[in-house]
Amino acid sequence: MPTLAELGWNDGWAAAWAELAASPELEAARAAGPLSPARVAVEHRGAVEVVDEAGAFWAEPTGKMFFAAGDRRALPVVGDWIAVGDAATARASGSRAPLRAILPRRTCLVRRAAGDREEPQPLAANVDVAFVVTSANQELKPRRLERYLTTVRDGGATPVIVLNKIDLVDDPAAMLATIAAVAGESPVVATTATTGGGLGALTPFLGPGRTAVVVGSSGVGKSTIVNALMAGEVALSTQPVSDLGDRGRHTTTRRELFVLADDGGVLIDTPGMRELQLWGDDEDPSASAFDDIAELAAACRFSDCRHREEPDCAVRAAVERGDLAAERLASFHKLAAERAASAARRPRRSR
Ligand SMILES: Nc1nc2c(ncn2[C@@H]2O[C@H](COP(=O)(O)OP(=O)(O)OP(=O)(O)O)[C@@H](O)[C@H]2O)c(=O)[nH]1
Ligand SMILES: [Mg+2]
Ligand SMILES: [Zn+2]
Repeated sequence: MPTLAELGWNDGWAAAWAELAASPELEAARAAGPLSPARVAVEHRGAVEVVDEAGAFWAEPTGKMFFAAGDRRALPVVGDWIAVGDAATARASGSRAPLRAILPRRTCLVRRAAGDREEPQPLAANVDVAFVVTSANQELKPRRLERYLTTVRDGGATPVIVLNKIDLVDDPAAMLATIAAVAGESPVVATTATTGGGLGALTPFLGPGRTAVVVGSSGVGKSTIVNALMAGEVALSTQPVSDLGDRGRHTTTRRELFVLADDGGVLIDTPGMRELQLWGDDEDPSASAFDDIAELAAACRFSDCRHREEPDCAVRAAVERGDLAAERLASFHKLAAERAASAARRPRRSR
């Protein structure tokens, strides 16, 4: 069984826990039985699988929590630290422990839920790093990559771009150059997950107390990467992975948290996303995935320049000089508008 520390618990969480556990809101819950912390490993409809030092068990948000939930962010998501009542009974009997509270999230990746409704969908909580995986045998879509980078940075995590399946192309150099053009400061790593090749470059982003989530389209190799990192194959990066088990071969249908051996940190695997629409809480149009534009913008005449019709705009000047791709500025405008529209359509209460 992993220790709480191996699950990502640290002094910061302990302090948050102390505060929460003593809060008046949880007075009735405390009276009903001992509260303890656990981390959400898998989400199901209406319930979650959680883990603590004594192992896995089920927990269920109380009716009060469902009732009070303004949107899905108020309900538990994979990676959350939660306070549960009477874990011992749930563990022993297989029943669901009452989930009393969610510790304030340090980071949370959120997208706009697929479909017509204006609704946020949290993807993972309390992640330090997101591995944004693309596949070398598929057409590279820089605009899509920008969406991922924006979502990750908006959520407070650090993106690392992974170009996987480089064994399937003769030379990934052109693709890596295209990626570098949108990556900004974000690291870019090229991998062949099936043999473990290049995966060693991901280990600096993992490690004790850290949590990483793997995101990207279906079939790009997210689960293969998770499996390889779990199998400890990283050190043997030139050796083929002999047994991936079953998980790497199937389309992932749920978000799931894994603990790496030897205090190697925590990894969250996710199902492939077909579309990633931005959830714009932040109406600031300076979408955070655009370091290059932010840097140029420092020289715009107006500090709130939107780089459209404003005079003395350093960003448009850079496009005219050919120093910044016109598509990149167009993408910046599009994502900023999408965020603003998402925010404007929402009732004020949920902003
Ligand atoms: N040639 C090659 N195949 C790979 C590589 N990585 C993964 N694959 C294969 O690609 C297929 C899809 O891999 P998965 O890891 O299941 O992809 P995924 O991103 O988890 O897909 P979803 O769960 O549907 O989102 C599998 O058949 C893998 O064996 C790679 O580096 N090279
Ligand atoms: Mg998968
Ligand atoms: Zn400007």
